[in-house]
Amino acid sequence: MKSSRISRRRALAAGTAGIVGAALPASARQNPDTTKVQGPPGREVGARSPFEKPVRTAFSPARTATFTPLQDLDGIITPSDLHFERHHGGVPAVDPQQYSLLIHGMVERPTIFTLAELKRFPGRSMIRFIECSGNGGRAYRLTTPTAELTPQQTDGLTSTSEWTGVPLATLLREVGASPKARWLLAEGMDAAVMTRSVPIEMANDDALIAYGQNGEALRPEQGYPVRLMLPGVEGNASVKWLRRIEVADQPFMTREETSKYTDPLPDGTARMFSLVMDAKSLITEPSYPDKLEGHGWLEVRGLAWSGRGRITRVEVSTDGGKSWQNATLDEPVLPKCHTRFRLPWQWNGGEAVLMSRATDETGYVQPTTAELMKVRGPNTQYHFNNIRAWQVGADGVVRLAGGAA
Ligand SMILES: Nc1nc2c(c(=O)[nH]1)N[C@H]1C(S)=C(S)[C@@H](COP(=O)(O)O)O[C@H]1N2
Ligand SMILES: [Mo]
Repeated sequence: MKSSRISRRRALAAGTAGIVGAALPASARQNPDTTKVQGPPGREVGARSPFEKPVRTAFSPARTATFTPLQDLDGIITPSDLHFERHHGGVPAVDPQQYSLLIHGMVERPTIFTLAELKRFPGRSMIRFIECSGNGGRAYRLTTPTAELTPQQTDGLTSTSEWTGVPLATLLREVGASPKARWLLAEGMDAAVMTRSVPIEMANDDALIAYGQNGEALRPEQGYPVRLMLPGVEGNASVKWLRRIEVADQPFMTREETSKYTDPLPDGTARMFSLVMDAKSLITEPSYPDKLEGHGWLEVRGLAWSGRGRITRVEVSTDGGKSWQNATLDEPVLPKCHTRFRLPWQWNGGEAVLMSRATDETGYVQPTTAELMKVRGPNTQYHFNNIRAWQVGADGVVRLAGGAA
């Protein structure tokens, strides 16, 4: 069986300096016989192989958002130092000794919890994605037939971590939240003082007051020492550097849920509190800037996820949506979590259009661009889960395809 090779032109597209080889130590370039010289001993904190250089890219010098290099990753866990970031007021330096969380409002016992007190409650770990609801806007609005955009550039505002913390439901019981409570406010201690209203059902379901990420303390960029983690919900509501929760019987109508994070519709009305992330999928390999070389077999790989539960099916098309085949889903397939899919494909050297379509356990099927555009209109700012397409040229070059679906 002849195998197709995918050449990696990724370092160039990611905008990193120079050619990958030039950054390697001289010893590596000379390819020494590693069995003849003993290598260095173990280190207190490890680092990536100098041959591997994945980076978070940003679109603006202010780096208020950085994107996960989805095309460089395998499996479903995002390495913590590559988890996407979105900051409205920078990354505050919070001393864990000084940290506290106030829970008040419609509660019997308003309480201030220190970090140590939060950690004394029975804990829970869960592997869940976060996605910024602004993710994918560039692919949705693409007007040209193709574009030289990577998965990272179009959809890198989603990542998956194992989050550890105390269920918010436990804390609400502890403070004696009123049975009349319907909403709560989550407030951050960054310069943006991010505030969002959260429905009480979500708070009592699987919401986590998280202090752990992938086996260690949260990264500063992810909200150290404590963030709210709302599985399946638009990233904005997972308030980082969480300092206050206020329990109430109505939403607080903050700036972030009135002026921002609402979806104007073609009929002149707007969706509000469109919190749940709909099912979505994305082929990460092959993708721009790959170039297929030699005909034969390769594996089409990608990620699928849904804010409503588990992914039950991912179909892949290699002919622009005319026919579809079921991809294999890697275990574990977890609710509200990135799910890895794979499909072997024989490239015959001709033009092809690769697409993926996710279905979740509620039966929801990822829409085409045209279908989504019809219900949301061209000016919507959030929730871009339309089907992505990659055009493979006869020369093997892979580019993002616009409007194909
Ligand atoms: N306090 C605070 N929380 C915040 C933000 C912020 O700017 N400040 N950004 C929000 C947005 S818009 C998103 S998408 C997620 C991103 O989480 P991450 O940076 O850990 O990936 O955090 C949310 N929580
Ligand atoms: Mo976001």
